[in-house]
Amino acid sequence: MDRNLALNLARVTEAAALGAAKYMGRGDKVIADQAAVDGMRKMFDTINIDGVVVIGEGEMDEAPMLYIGEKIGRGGETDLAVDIAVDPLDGTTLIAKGLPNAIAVVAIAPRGNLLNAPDMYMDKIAVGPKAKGVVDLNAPIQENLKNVAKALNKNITDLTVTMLDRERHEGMIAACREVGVRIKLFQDGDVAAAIATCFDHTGVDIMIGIGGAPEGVIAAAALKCLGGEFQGRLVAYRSEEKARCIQMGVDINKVYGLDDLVKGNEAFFAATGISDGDLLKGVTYYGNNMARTHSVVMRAETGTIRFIEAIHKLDLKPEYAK
Ligand code: VTB
Ligand code: MG
Ligand code: MG
Repeated sequence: MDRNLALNLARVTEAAALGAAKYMGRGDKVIADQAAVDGMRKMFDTINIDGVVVIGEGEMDEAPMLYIGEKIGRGGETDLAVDIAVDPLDGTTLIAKGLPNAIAVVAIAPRGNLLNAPDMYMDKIAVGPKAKGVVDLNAPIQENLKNVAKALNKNITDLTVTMLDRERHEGMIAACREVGVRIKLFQDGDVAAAIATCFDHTGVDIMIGIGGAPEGVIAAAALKCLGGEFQGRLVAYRSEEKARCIQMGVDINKVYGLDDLVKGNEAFFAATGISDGDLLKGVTYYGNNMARTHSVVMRAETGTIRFIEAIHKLDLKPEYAK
């Protein structure tokens, strides 16, 4: 895939972030999400790809834009056939309340290479490169924690595990406390949390817990680029969800590894901060109608990670991109 696609993907997440950031703290997650979707969708139209959304805002009848199966890009004969996974605003509640860690994300890979994950829950485990190969979603949590501590040459009490603050995690939290690890709970946004495990300065060593399956595929694309490890298993709480898995051809019992979630080594990932986060600063506004964004773009093939700080002159931008 053309390596310059990376910069275009940053444009796409920047547009989503600039759209949503205006609504920080307004208490309205729907309007913020809509603005992110609009910005992202329109910026996609400027890119020469033959894309299809495999992870999106929902089924065609429930999402007018970026729905699953939607064709994106110019779609010319010479254009690259790709799968697209998006979450224009991961952390809608975060932005509505002005809380940290809301991001806009996109992942792409050659056609057929991203898992078509149903919109349901996924049990996940993510670690950075130094702990690659020592975790197993089928193993007891405490065993994984001990193995990660060992791989990082840390005392178990110095290990930091992060997970969504949800009642369904009570058992996991108790297991973590029993072995004495430090726990960092977060409200929303487990894509950003999974990525944080790959950067030392975040202080986060491992992410565990049950979050959205679509977010799992997107996080896997990032962790593939970063050399980390990600495993996920779908969780069906309702019988319809089991039926949906069968219909979509995904295995409810299988632990999906990085290569199952994102096939091959040609994936790209991009994210832009909307509110301030561990990895990316959020959108900031200056005088004279200017804004600044912080993004990261990654390419699996070469493992290049680029941080892009951009200054946007909002007066000069098309309406959708500001
Ligand atoms: C996570 C997280 C999202 O949903 O996937 C989570 O990354 C799923 O769990 O940001 P809940 O249904 O308990 O929220 C979000 O928090 C929101 O999409
Ligand atoms: Mg979303
Ligand atoms: Mg989300």
